[in-house]
Amino acid sequence: YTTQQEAAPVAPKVDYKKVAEDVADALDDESHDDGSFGPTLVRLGWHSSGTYDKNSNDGGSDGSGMRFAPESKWGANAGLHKARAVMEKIKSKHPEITYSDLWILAATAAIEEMGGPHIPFRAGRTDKTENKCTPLPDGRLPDADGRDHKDAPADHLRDIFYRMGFNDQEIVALAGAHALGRCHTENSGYWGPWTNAPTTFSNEYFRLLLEEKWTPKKKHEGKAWTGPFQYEDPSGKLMMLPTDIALIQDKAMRPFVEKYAKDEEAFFQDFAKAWVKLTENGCKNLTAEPVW
Ligand code: DDH
Repeated sequence: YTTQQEAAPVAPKVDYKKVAEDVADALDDESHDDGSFGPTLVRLGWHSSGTYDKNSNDGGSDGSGMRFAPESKWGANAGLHKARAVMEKIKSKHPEITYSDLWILAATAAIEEMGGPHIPFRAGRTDKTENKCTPLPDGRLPDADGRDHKDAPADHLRDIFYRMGFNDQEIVALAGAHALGRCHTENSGYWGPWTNAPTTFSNEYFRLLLEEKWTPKKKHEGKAWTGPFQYEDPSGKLMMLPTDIALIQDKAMRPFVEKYAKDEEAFFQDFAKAWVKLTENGCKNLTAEPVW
């Protein structure tokens, strides 16, 4: 007769729930920006993923190549060493999680902690060693001035995001992450937050895009503005990048801004879907089911 072997319960190697909790506990820091590392961690997760190219099928969050030069030194990644330093603290508590999973889980957990949707997270990303990392070409992340399409920055967004397999609706949904955080002159040259509540994930970015009067920034703290071309609201406290304003100038994208400004629930749902796609692009061996 045959003995039926009971499947031995496999002890989970990584306690993803605990990792996410530790990330949530590490967000508050009065000395950083608006009091939270959340927005900067979200940007780390996005920039780690946004290198994906569906044609060459390289880039993306698998590998976390931004730990090394040249990716860590790209202009677009300026300032993200601060987010990576926060991640080191979590990694030392949970050495068994890969950096590439950690960065995405941290960004995903931060979104929820800041009031956004719970977005399911699947694990399985692997870390490349420095000499196994084929350096990606710079220029895969978007440029806020629209770069080669300065007259129609929306077309620059299409170049970048179609390459990752996204459509216009997904471009707009993802841009809603600019409800969070701010621009730093020392990182990007731009200045200011997009919204009045930069540590809260909401549809405020879309509402402000439509409701405020956005004009080219001329002054900063009483002096002439010498930074790159950007927009400001009448109070001078809020900002938009040329690629943000592109979303309301472009005929195909604007309807989605209008939709998300009216319907935060629709924004949360569409953002969640696009975020999963963004952060899983190019990943090969993810768990079948979410682990968080
Ligand atoms: Fe962004 N972003 N982003 N962004 N981004 C900046 C900051 C943050 C662009 C440019 C900038 C997305 C799309 C775009 C976040 C999330 C996301 C800054 C300022 C620039 C510049 C950096 C600095 O000075 O410190 C451009 C251009 C695009 C685009 O064309 C589509 C997307 C898709 C996301 C996302 O998360 C899905 C977040 C969060 C920040 C705030 C970071 C911080 O430290 O605060």
